[in-house]
Amino acid sequence: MTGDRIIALSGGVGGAKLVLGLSHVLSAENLMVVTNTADDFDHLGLRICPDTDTVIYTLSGLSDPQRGWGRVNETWKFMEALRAMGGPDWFNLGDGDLALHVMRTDRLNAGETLTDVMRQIAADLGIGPVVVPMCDQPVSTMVQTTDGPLAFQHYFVREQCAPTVTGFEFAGIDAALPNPVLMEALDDKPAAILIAPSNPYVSVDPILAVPGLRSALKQSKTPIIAVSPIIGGQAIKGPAAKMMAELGASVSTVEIARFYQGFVDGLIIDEIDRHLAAEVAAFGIEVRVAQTVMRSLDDRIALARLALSFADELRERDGQ
Ligand code: FO1
Repeated sequence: MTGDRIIALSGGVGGAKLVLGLSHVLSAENLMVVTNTADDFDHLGLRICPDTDTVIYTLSGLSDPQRGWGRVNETWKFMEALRAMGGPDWFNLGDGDLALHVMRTDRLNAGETLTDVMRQIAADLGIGPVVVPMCDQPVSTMVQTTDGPLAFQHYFVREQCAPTVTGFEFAGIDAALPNPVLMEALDDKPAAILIAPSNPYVSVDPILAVPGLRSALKQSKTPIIAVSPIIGGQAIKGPAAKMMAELGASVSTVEIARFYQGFVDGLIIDEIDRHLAAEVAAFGIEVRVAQTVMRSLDDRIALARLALSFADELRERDGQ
């Protein structure tokens, strides 16, 4: 029996946009967001969880729309004081954001799991949908570059994505266990599994690399639909296009189809890529063409609605 729950896999800024749209369309108990934790790292003794925090801040209305990360109306007294003492100022921690990192780190040090800590923080911030990390064990994306390996935040923030990428490694992934809360939700046969327009290599792949998670998603026999993060040969934000080019892939939504071939049932591509629909379909993937650039809240809601109706069509097609 198919339930009504939607499970969204999200990482980065693009992912949180679709998640916000979904949160306006679905009742809270029917949305579960699974976040990438391979961007997480320890900084100044604090556990920083960017992709989870971006979803938490977006759903609570606290996120800064310009930056896409951290809090709106933020103050930076901590950074000023840190800089004045010669502390590492390559990674900006706003004063309000700092409170979240301090509280999370304190609770993790007390032995709570990331899942439990984030459940409590989400509740404290009045968030209805369930936001779960992909796993509770530490996983760290190492970006292999022509200058040697870099921890993700060093690549992304300190080096501003400049080094040439040659590959990725998810350190700790072999010891990672798929989040039990997610696995339980899969037992209840969700209505759809949506992959947000996040970077396939460093936001989505770490989630799918958690041992047993990809197969559990597939075995749920639930339509799996991705939104292409590449539009007209570009990424809206972040290094996805640069990474694709450096890895020798053509920067096209067709490459996204190739990346997800055999896993996704459907791919939503932007109108600007309408002429590529047949090439995408050739991978055995159903295609829908829509506006996938999300500038406004209405854009986010419209894309969420389209993804949900796409899933309904696939379920009907498969008699589910
Ligand atoms: N991204 C930056 O480009 N510069 C920063 O100083 C920065 C600080 C930061 C602090 C907390 C947090 O949750 C995210 C932060 N990000 C920053 C974004 C972070 O690098 C994320 O990994 C990206 O959003 C990609 O997932």
